[in-house]
Amino acid sequence: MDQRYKDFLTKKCGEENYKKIVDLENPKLYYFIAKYVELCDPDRVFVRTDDPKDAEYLRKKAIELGEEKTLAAKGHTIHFDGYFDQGRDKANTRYLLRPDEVLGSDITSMDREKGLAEIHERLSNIMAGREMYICFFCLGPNNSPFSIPAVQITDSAYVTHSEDILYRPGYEEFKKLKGSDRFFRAVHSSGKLTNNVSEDHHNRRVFINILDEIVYSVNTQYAGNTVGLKKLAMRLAIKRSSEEGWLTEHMFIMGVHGPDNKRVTYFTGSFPSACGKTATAMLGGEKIIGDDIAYLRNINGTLKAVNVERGIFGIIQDVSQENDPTIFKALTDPGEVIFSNVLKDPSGNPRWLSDGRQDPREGINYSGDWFPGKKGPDQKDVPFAHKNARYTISLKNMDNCDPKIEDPNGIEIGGIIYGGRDSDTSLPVVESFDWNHGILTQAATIESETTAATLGKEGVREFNLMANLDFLSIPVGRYIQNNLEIIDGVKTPPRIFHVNYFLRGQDGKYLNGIKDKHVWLKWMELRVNMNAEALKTPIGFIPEYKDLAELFKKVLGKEYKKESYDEQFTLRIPEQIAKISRIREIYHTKVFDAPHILFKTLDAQKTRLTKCRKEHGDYVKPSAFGA
Ligand code: SPV
Ligand code: MN
Repeated sequence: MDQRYKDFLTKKCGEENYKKIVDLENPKLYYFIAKYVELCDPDRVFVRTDDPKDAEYLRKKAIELGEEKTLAAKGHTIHFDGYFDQGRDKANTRYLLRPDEVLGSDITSMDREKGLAEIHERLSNIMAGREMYICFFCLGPNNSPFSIPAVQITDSAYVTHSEDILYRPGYEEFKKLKGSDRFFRAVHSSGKLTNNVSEDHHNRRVFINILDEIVYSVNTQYAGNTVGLKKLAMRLAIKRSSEEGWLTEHMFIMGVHGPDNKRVTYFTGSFPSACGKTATAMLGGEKIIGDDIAYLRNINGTLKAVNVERGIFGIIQDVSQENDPTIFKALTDPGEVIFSNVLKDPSGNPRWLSDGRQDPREGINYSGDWFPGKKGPDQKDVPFAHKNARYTISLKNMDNCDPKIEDPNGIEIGGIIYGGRDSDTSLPVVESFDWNHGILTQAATIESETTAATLGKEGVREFNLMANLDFLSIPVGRYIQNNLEIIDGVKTPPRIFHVNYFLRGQDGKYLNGIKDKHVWLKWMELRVNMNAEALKTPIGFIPEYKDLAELFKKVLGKEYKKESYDEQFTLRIPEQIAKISRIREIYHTKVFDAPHILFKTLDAQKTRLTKCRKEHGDYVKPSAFGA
């Protein structure tokens, strides 16, 4: 090792932490660490290994630094992000590209050299007076062919505490690298803090250096912007998986029990943020494996998936005893939970929007002391908790976590579900004709109304293919092609479905109850196992009334009226055709490498819809398809 590096690293780290670094015998890692210790210039460096004592040190640090505060229940803490940093910052998140690299106009990027210069300038001396944490994690289960070791450098103990809950330990995984540089790197600083708020929040930057597999995040606090191993590393994994012939998806993984609980069929599901993804994955009585990110591989002719994470960073709004008893219990029992951007009430308990209890009248939240009618620094009304307030919890704290979560060989997928927030077009559940039809007409056409999970206006309909557009680090057409090709050589490709939990009737009211998703899941389970017939429509297969009526009774103990079925499953042809036109236009004008088969498949769907419209009119009840 270079003597100069050795001297200053030993000085910053102390003997013990320095030894933890050199024991990994990885020169690339060593120089990466040395570079950022020198640049950020912290007073001290702490290195986290897989020893639980190290995690404990960081947990305590988060409290000591005031990044987290304790709550009444044992193990519960609360963290606040700055008022203006309450969601993923799409505008300031950029890929750093060489002049010859092109991703397409829908993906925000900037010149690599300029971006690196800017971020290094911003990182310069940023940790003066503070401690740097260097932490090793593993994306995916330990000892697995799916997994990727990752190192996080940060000055936020909250970030590392969150990562401890969300990711498997990785120090031993780094030893297995035997000096190779096949690991992801993340560098984060919340910048100068005043009352634990990033002073420079208006200079937030999240830069993705895909070439060197490094992500940077500066002057940021919201975990979606800071936790390098989550959506930031996901962007790196999309690129790497594209090169290696596997997939990185914005997907949950869950097991659904078949009739009489005799079998379990595994599904993955892709939904944009805040569209019911986590709520689906943790439905009571079923088995959760993951709620956010999955790696998928063809292993010996079977499509398999692993959860990249081992915890959940979930939206807390609407979680109530009534609607989500499993997670509600996990969040109210003592145990390790970080609550973020909820309200701490005077008795020291966390309170969030629509938690099924009477709204609080006072407390502390992300705006400071809160009282009804409070206005924020932007003169907007401050709700008692933020809409994008979250909880971070280990999956093993959930009663219905499937032990297969740690299976290094992954879980065989029976079905894949795509969904979005769509008030007027898509039906509650539809099965595609086949793999290509599903990928091209259901996954590649997702549009969703924007939510509080990202900064900016809510309720705007946006194109979001595979619910993954925000994270694509490869051209959109290439990504679609990868999805089409992943089943090459797969003996039984998963079935593909599309769901919509947000369809509204003419009076503007939702047509479905919040729990109806459980019925759609059970129907999909029957379809994958060839236990239910279906009606063929121009857009795919829809359920027969009798099967749903039976499932509503069994699953929810509810009578399902034929009129409800007719209204929910009426094919809205003008809206369907308008959607095809919108999507076609996007692919035509914004995506330079859209595959020909995409246009062909969309056009064929439009032709079927037009023919159906001539025969049956604009709005077609399921009976027209043989019900
Ligand atoms: C999402 O918004 O999709 C999340 C949370 O899962 S974040 O970490 O912000 O991406
Ligand atoms: Mn997500």
